[in-house]
Amino acid sequence: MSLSNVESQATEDIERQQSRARRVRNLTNRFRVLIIGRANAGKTTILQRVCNTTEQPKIFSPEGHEVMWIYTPYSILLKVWQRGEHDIENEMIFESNKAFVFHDSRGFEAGRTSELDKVKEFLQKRSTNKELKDHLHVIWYCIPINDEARPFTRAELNFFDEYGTGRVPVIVLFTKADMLDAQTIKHLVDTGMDVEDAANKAPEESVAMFEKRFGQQLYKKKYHPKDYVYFRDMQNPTSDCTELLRKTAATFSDDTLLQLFLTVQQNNVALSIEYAIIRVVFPDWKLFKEKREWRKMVEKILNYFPHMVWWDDAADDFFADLLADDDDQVTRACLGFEQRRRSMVWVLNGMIRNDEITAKDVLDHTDWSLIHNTKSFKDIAFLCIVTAIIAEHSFFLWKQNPSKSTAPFKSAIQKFNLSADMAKINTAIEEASHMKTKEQKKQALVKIAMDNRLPL
Ligand SMILES: Nc1nc2c(ncn2[C@@H]2O[C@H](COP(=O)(O)OP(=O)(O)OP(=O)(O)O)[C@@H](O)[C@H]2O)c(=O)[nH]1
Ligand SMILES: [Mg+2]
Repeated sequence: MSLSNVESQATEDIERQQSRARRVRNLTNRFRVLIIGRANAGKTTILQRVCNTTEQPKIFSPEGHEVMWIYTPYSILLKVWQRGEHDIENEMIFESNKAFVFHDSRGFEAGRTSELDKVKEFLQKRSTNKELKDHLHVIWYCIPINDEARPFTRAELNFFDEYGTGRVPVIVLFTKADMLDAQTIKHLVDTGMDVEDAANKAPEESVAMFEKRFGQQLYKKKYHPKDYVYFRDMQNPTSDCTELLRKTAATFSDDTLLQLFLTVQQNNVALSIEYAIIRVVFPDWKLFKEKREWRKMVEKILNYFPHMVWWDDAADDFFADLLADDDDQVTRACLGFEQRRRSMVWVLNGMIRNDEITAKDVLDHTDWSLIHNTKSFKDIAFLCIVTAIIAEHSFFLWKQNPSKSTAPFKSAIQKFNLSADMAKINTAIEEASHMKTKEQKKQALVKIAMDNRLPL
């Protein structure tokens, strides 16, 4: 196959993935994570950072009933929910981001197989379940590394030796790395380092020493994790979990789940800029050069942002049919059971997503006259970079007052027109267009967008 054929094949694949991503987002806007880890491993703390909250999650049974707190006769607060929290079937949801659904498993201790059996059964059920909204999307496996003498239990090593998780990627979260610092400092001082230097060097050195001694034990396993992240000081509410979000996004080679994840996580919108540019400019620019459909390209970029919802005329018609009086029996019959069932899910999702803006409204009710030309690679890079910058800024404005209104876009476009340095952006795009490899071009375009983000 020639290079241009390979490229057009890749473009078609991405096109297919993007339209599947839109369909998936119409059926579910929930991203489901299984977090596994021993007691006290730091699981809940990490989920709090991911959802940008200090609150405890609410726990719901599979039937959707909230698992409540109760008081014992001795007035000791019995945290019934805490038991509920570790029942893998229950859903943990934080008020601050209800689109993330977490399942919590206590991890695998030596000599106890029940947790592992439950995880296996859970994975089996979730992967064969036909309902898209029930699928599991990623596993975050927490391993606290403060107990350096015994970082992995035998049961944990067995898990990575013997149990594949099918298509669900596993990312290992090494937690509590800060607790290794004291002994690392001692070690460095013993080798002759000054105490202050040792304290500065400790964070990096703790991880390096752990990696050297233990990391390989895991990465060589038959079912090794897709990636891993080290965490420290996560009990501090301002601690950052960007790397986990970044690595989770990177495990999805397919746009379907990638878009779902990017639109659910709201903690790092820079990731939406990055993927929108990489996944839209490069596979599509030739297609758009020919068709000059800049509106479509803008819509594609917008779909990577959390405050956007996909909605087109066909969807409008379909929805109108659904709500129409019963007299149009033919249409109703044509809808068929499957479609009706799906549309019910759609209506339910609508309850959560009724504050989001449609790409169609953004294009119809805002002024995009800053886009003149979409002929060359540079024009298209400009279009995508500008759209991504405006979309990101509009997200922050929308977050202050979520609604379907396109006002945040109007303000973001105005702000861009007033304050962006167009000449600087164009010069940088010109330079990027001369870069040798596609990878270099990708990185350069993402950097242009990042460097020109609008301040709040
Ligand atoms: N030093 C340190 N402590 C942490 C870190 N992350 C969490 N902790 C603390 O570890 C304790 C346990 O954290 P949790 O997040 O409740 O752990 P968990 O895995 O959810 O625990 P269970 O729900 O009981 O299984 C809490 O006191 C946290 O403040 C970290 O990165 N460093
Ligand atoms: Mg917990």
